[in-house]
Amino acid sequence: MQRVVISGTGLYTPSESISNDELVVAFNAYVQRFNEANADAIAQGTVSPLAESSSEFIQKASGIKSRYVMNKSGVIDPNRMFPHIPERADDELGIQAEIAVLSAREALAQAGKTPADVDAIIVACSNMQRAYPAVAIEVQHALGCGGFAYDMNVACSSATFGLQNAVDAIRSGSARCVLVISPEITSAHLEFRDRDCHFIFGDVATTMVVEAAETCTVDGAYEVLGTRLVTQFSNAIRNNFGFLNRCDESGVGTRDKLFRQEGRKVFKEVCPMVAEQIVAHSTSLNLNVNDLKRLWLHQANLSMNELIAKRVLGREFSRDDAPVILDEYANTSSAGSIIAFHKYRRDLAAGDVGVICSFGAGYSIGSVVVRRC
Ligand code: CO8
Repeated sequence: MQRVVISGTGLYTPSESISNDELVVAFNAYVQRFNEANADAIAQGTVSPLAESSSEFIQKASGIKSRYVMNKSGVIDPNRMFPHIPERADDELGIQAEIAVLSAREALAQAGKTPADVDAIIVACSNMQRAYPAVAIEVQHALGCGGFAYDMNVACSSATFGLQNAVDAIRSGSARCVLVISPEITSAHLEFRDRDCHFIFGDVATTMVVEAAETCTVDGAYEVLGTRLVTQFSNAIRNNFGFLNRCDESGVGTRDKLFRQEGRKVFKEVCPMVAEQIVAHSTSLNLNVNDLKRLWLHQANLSMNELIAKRVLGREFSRDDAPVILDEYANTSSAGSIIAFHKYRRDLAAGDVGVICSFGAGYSIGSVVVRRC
């Protein structure tokens, strides 16, 4: 069977970051204004008062300390509470394609490749800027690549699902070198006025260069030993935004058209599934969990990752076993495990094995077992 490697990764990090304290100041100002504006209705019991958020809760419940965003001023303006991202003309590069291209250029340079070497691009992420033309085709055009390109969405698991598609394409001979790009502008799909989730997400873009081992020219690539995907329907994480919305005016702009979740339910249901999947996947490749030198896990919640790492490895969690980037980046949806892989893989030795694992809405779980060449 054709051996396939990840030969380069790239990361685009927005220049603006919001600390928990800054986010909470804005949120609490919004809450005070809302409660003052609705004082009579609150007194009559027809409107519920909003409760304030706290930095201590956010860090304790999630491990998140800050998040990068495409636009900070709009998010922390209590009169607005969402980013300013001006629309661009059809003949300008779209913002999602722009950040995708920036991360792709870094990944290509790391892999010693040029756009001419790329013959497939998969843009895999939670939220697409538009229905068509595919963002991936715009990225293909902007980079000057040949071949084909398409978008796909499996929420937080998009990057690992995209990675399996890339590996399969190379093995089947339909492509030689594939970019898997996850440009996540989560801030545009987050309700910053909702105390339960206003702190969760951040913006970022990642790219992986995936190619046949025989064409790889750089040291330190990671061979993909196996991919395993699983999905199981759940409404616990849901977003009803879509093209049918305008067909029922009563639902336009309502709360369900942005991200919402039952966080505790997700936590309880997903953690055991993920731990079981990593163990079963490793075993199917004749690996013992003691062979796993690193888990590059999805970055949603620190306690979740501690629990999963402990269940899989059978020892106390250490950041060396399962690197943490969510403290700085928050949950960047599909990009989280790839940021961890991008930042924390150079210290492993040739032959060391690890697992990239994503999990989230769907539910969806993707695990990819890799070995340093
Ligand atoms: N400040 C202060 N108190 C708060 C706040 C706040 N901001 N928020 C809630 N509280 C209170 C609650 O009211 C509650 O109070 P009480 O006990 O009096 O009822 C108490 O704190 C505890 O609330 P929770 O039970 O909700 O808190 P948890 O301890 O469960 O923590 C988390 C909440 C952090 C959300 C946690 O449940 C979690 O991280 N769960 C895992 C979620 C997860 O991994 N989801 C994956 C989603 S991502 C995905 O799949 C991709 C989607 C696509 C991206 C879209 C982009 C926008």
